[in-house]
Amino acid sequence: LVTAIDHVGIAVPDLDEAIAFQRDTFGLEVAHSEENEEQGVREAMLRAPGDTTGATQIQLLAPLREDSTIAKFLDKNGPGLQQLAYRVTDVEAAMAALKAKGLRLLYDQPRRGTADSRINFVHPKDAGGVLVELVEPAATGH
Ligand code: V0V
Repeated sequence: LVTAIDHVGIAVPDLDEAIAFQRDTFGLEVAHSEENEEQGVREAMLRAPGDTTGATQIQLLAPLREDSTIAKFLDKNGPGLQQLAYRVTDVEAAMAALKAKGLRLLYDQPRRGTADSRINFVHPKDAGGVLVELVEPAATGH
């Protein structure tokens, strides 16, 4: 089902501060950043310098609004790991396979994720306490 670990997401109160921390402390660089209005996030994807292998990225997620999922997460837990994202080639097929196993998906239809990927989430209570995201990258041609 899963072809790669796409990214690990960290909830942060301030995106620019978090980018600077990751750069100055660990040497990670920004590969991509955007705002996702529907998800209520400002986000940045980080990677090791020069990495072109498509290795797992770190996603920094800052809230765009007070009522967003990231704002709620920060209020409840403070900054920290928020999600684990698995890459799949066909998000609808992955959703069907997981539903058949009795797992709850958060959305009936995939939504728009980073860089026009198509995404959905498994409820953390059905995945060992981890918010699991399914990501079908845009390049796969849907
Ligand atoms: C909540 N819980 C979590 C969790 N969030 N457990 C692990 N990881 C998390 N991130 C637990 C929480 O501790 C509660 O357990 C229970 O689930 C219900 O939590 P809640 O505080 O009432 O929260 P809800 O139900 O309001 O929201 C939780 C869900 C929400 C997962 C439904 O965060 C959501 O819709 N997430 C999906 C969207 C998202 O995360 N968007 C931002 C990233 P107890 O206390 O009852 O035991 S956007 C993104 O990733 C993009 C664009 C991308 O990658 O492309």
